[in-house]
Amino acid sequence: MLKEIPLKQIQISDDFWSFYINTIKEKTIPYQYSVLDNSPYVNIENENKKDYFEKDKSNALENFRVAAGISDGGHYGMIFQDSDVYKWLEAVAYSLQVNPDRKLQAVADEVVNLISAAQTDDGYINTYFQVKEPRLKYRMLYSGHELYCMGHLLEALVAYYETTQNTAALNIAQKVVNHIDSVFGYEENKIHGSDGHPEIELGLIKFYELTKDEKALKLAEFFLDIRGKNTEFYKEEMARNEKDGLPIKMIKVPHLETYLVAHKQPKDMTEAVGHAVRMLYLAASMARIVHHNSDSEMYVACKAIWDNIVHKKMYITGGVGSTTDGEAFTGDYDLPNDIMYCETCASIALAYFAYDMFKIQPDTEYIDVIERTLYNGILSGASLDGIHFFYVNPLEVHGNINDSNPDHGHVKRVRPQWYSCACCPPNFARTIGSVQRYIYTIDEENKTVYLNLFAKSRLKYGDIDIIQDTDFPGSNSIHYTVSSNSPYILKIRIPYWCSNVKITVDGETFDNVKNNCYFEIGKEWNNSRIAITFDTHVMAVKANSKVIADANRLAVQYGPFVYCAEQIDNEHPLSRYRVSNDDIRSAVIAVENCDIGTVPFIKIDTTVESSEENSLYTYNPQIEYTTAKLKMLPYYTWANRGSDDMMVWLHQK
Ligand code: FUB
Ligand code: ZN
Repeated sequence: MLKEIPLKQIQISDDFWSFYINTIKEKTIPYQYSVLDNSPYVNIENENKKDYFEKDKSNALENFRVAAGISDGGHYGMIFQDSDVYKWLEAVAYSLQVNPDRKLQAVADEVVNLISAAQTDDGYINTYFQVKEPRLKYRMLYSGHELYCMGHLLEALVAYYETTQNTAALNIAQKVVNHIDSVFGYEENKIHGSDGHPEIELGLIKFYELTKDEKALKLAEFFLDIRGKNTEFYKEEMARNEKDGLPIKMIKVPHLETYLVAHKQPKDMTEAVGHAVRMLYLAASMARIVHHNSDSEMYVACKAIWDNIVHKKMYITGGVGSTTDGEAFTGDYDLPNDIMYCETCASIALAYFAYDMFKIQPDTEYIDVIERTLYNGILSGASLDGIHFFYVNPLEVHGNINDSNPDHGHVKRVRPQWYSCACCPPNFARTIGSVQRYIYTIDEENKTVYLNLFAKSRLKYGDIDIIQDTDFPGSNSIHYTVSSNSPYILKIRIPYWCSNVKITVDGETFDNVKNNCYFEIGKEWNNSRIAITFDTHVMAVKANSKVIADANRLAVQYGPFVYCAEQIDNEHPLSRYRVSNDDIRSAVIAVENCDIGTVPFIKIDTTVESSEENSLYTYNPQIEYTTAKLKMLPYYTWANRGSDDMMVWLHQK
């Protein structure tokens, strides 16, 4: 079975990811803590422009103080506000693992103590229900998020314990697991339901992996089995609350079970439906549990969901979720570029799902998707300053439309400082802050190391030592120096986007190495040298013709980076450029200094369509094309220079 290598065994020293890891440590983590602790200097955005969201402050830490009886006052914020703190704590755990910092650890220890103080003796913890609605505890699994929050808590505590050996963290987690076990299960006196928002499953599996407490694994299996068994479960809960005169508190969505991804049992699922983050946290836990129970039915379902997403429902950026209505998946090939959702959390969850699929069956297709999400749809979730965040990641914005059409209300053109529903910012921090985990994966049984991503780094694990020396993405040459006491197989991923690959292993040269697969070398490694060189070209990308939104359009990709055009760099309105395959393929890369640092721009010699500026419609037009230059930048860097129009899919000549 393939295994994730502990982060501290992978030292990253490249310019690209180190920039993010340092920014997260130096700026994002302290900033997010200050927001969670009600920094008065932060503007909180009402995503979706819905008035009923609270937006004056986060109050997330204060909610714990109130629940612990340390502060007076009520609960403030979303029903799942606690999870913002938990994701932040997880981000801290990863940061401390690679960059120990006593001051930061002391702050995080205090947060652990606060959580412990808020946890009740029976192990329950959720500040919303403790402070505001005790009557509704576990009576509204449809939207209560109690187990969702506890799932994030378990993930955070497992990570924090692994990094710091903080026993208080482990105790809280054990109490949570014991508590859930006393309330949920097949027994008659227990609740036969799962949380409307999957997440607890992942937390339980990770707790099991750390402690080998079988109870946690059984509970995860229970939640994955009970989901969708009774498709009326959530409606029955609501009816019971109504009958008992309790508030119902449900977001109004047309197909509740589908939105909650509880329309059938996970093992019977064949496609991605419903709320995208729910779907993908569920899928990630389905794949992860297969590692432990080898459930073949579950694996078949995972594969079907995977194929459906990757071949029919995923944006070129690795974004998912085509509609704001329920933040959800829609039908196959429905990939609108401007009203989509593409929530940062959904791309993150897709990367998690992909990695667990990879660990079951190590094919490059999974790393391709991880890479696609990381370099594009997830990175775009934060500004380069590390303190502004996108929730929704569009592939096209036009200012006048965005500002005037309420259907685009959820699409922001600049990253806000925070959100009333702030799930994405700390999710970004924990995911990109632990990006090293994707670079190498180990299969100890078969003595194989997978080298998945190019990044200057060093892996030291057991008796294997791999130094990867490269300036990638700034260069196309990679050198590995490998030593181990026993023979190992190395599998080096040769991505689909490179060509003319040459590999030399201790002086022996392999020309024309195939791309889009792993290059495998098994031998004794004694300070051995591997050198790889390859070519990358600017690529034009065409979508399947069933993607109506991309008909007669081309996108531009260079290496793993999807590019976009921003108005600020271009003379004519973006919608008037007409590019051809050849224009794109003969484009040049130019590294330039600009307000956002050193950015590799792509410059395309192309054409613009003549315009009839004054008339709305022109009859029998005489369309003329003139030559023009189009400048594009990596998608993840867009909206770092103010608010502007942006397009990923360009109109074709
Ligand atoms: O419901 C909790 C989180 O809030 C979801 O995962 C996000 O999509 C956002 O709705
Ligand atoms: Zn989110």
